[in-house]
Amino acid sequence: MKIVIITPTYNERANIEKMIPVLENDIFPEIKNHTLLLLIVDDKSPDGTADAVRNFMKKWSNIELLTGEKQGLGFAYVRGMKYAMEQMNADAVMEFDADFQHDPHDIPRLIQAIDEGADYVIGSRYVSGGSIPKEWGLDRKFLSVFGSLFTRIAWLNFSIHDTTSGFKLTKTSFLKRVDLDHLLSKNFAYKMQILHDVVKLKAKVKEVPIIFYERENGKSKIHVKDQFESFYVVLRLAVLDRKRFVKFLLVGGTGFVLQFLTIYAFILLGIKQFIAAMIGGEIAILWNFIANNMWTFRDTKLIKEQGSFLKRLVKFNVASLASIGVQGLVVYIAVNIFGEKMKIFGLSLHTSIVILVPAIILLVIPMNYLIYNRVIWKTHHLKSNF
Ligand SMILES: Nc1nc2c(ncn2[C@@H]2O[C@H](COP(=O)(O)OP(=O)(O)OP(=O)(O)O)[C@@H](O)[C@H]2O)c(=O)[nH]1
Ligand SMILES: [Mg+2]
Repeated sequence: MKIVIITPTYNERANIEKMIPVLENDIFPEIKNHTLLLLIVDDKSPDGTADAVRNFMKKWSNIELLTGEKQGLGFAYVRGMKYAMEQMNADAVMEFDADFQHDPHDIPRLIQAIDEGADYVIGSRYVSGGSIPKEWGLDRKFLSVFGSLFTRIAWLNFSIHDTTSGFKLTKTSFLKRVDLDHLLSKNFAYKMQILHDVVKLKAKVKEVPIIFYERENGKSKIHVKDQFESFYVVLRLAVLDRKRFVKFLLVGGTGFVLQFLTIYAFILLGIKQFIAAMIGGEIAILWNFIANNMWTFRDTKLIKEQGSFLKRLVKFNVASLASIGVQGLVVYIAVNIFGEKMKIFGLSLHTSIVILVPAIILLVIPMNYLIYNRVIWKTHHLKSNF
């Protein structure tokens, strides 16, 4: 495989002068089954980092240099990734910082994970054997630990422990399918979005423990605003992922209001209550079906296996009966356990009213959502399920 190590630099002359000989003399010769290339992405560093790189290029032919205007860490990495894929024909790219916080001696272990079948390897500080610098202040430690935890909760993905690591190895067969031109951030938070997208593409992810060292030379380029931006990017991606669910809730909520208005209107017209309730129920079912069909699940229409409008409508009615059945069963069990009325916050309320609130939230909503996605509209046929 052709593996391109991408290293962005901004005023890293001292570090890069130490790093390139280590990579070329100690690390690359160790990796025999792959071709290793080094791509330095320098943003016109005033300290002459690029000149130092050019000197090394005379000695080692596997080094390339990309220069440009300084537009942020993410932008530099994206430029490097595109160049590595388009001009260097990379099969995999590694994100690797120049400041020795990433230990070059870890590179072979990340590559080994790819050899063992991974598509996306994370140098991870939060799996057994990995760590963050002891020297870091409490604030930076907290932000780093909390940042990863926040991401895992927001994305409901607990399989990845380190979501902000900058030490990665990615197969370009996956990276090519990420829309690098429209990332939400040009800075630090780019890495969360690539991680998010690659996971969504069902890449096989492997976390390899790394010790993340304190910076020895040069200055940190990370800002407080990067941290805020990272939280924004993580949350925005979480909402985009749950777009379908938010629409489903809105349709269900308006259906509920419609149901009650209909029942009330029919009662005012002198229709018997139980008939009004049944008409109201069916109106809500029709509303849910039509609105979900036209809006929430609109993107499933082109799929042939879905069946006709009428077939789906009938299925939808049957599924709605199932949910009514579940609600009836829950109320039946609750009344048997607690009696006709329950005391809540000092008030005596009908058991059915009390029990239906958690039952709808915890049982009916997830169940309906699952049935809609799996049985009625079959979203698993779609390439991406946003
Ligand atoms: N080309 C380019 N490189 C950058 C830019 N910002 C940061 N870098 C480089 O990217 C790497 C990571 O940046 P750092 O400032 O070390 O960020 P960090 O490792 O998250 O933070 P520290 O722990 O404080 O070092 C370093 O090699 C930097 O020189 C940029 O805007 N352009
Ligand atoms: Mg650093």
